[in-house]
Amino acid sequence: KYTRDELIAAVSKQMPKERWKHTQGVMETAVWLAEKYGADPEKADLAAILHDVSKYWPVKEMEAIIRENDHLNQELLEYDKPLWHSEVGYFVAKRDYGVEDTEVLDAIRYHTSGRVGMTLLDKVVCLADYMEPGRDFPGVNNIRELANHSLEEALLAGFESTIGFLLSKRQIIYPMTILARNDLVRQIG
Ligand code: DGI
Ligand code: FE
Ligand code: FE
Ligand code: FE
Repeated sequence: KYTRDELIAAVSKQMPKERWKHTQGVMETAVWLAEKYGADPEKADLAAILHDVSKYWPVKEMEAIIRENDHLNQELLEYDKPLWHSEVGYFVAKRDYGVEDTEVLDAIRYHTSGRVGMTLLDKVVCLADYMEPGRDFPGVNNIRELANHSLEEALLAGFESTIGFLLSKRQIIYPMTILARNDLVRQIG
């Protein structure tokens, strides 16, 4: 079992300095959002620490982990590689870091794609990933502003920015991201 400090030491070693800075921003923002919107701040902190743990693992290694574990989502292998690290992060959080909390594991697993029926914690971690202080992309300040009023409105703007970006580059869009976006539109009503 890892203490929080040991976990931070182990995870931060697996990524370049600037990616660890991003993770620290996600931790701080996820805790803030959790307190604001009524999610569990400790779970938000733990999910944030681990969310990008495998972001810099070799692609071949991520591919092998997904292939060798049939309870992982095999469909991801047919879509963009940037989607793989969240599924692999879910797996290693459980296997290597002893995380057992399903809510925390799911927040890691769905932090990139989103999903239909996102939990409060899923939304908090996914939105924190979009709007942490180190992020800089067109529209990020609008997302930060929306986050002061509505978790769903802000996250919807995040997904729409990703989808728009992928469209503009003629990239393949993972269908679950579209479904997650549609689900938020329905929730906002
Ligand atoms: O790991 P981070 O860089 O912190 O952020 P992330 O886990 O949200 O990864 C986002 C990247 O994934 C971004 O460069 C876009 C890319 N991506 C590729 N295809 C898809 C996708 N993201 C989503 N949500 N859906 C896709 O189909
Ligand atoms: Fe990520
Ligand atoms: Fe991230
Ligand atoms: Fe405002």
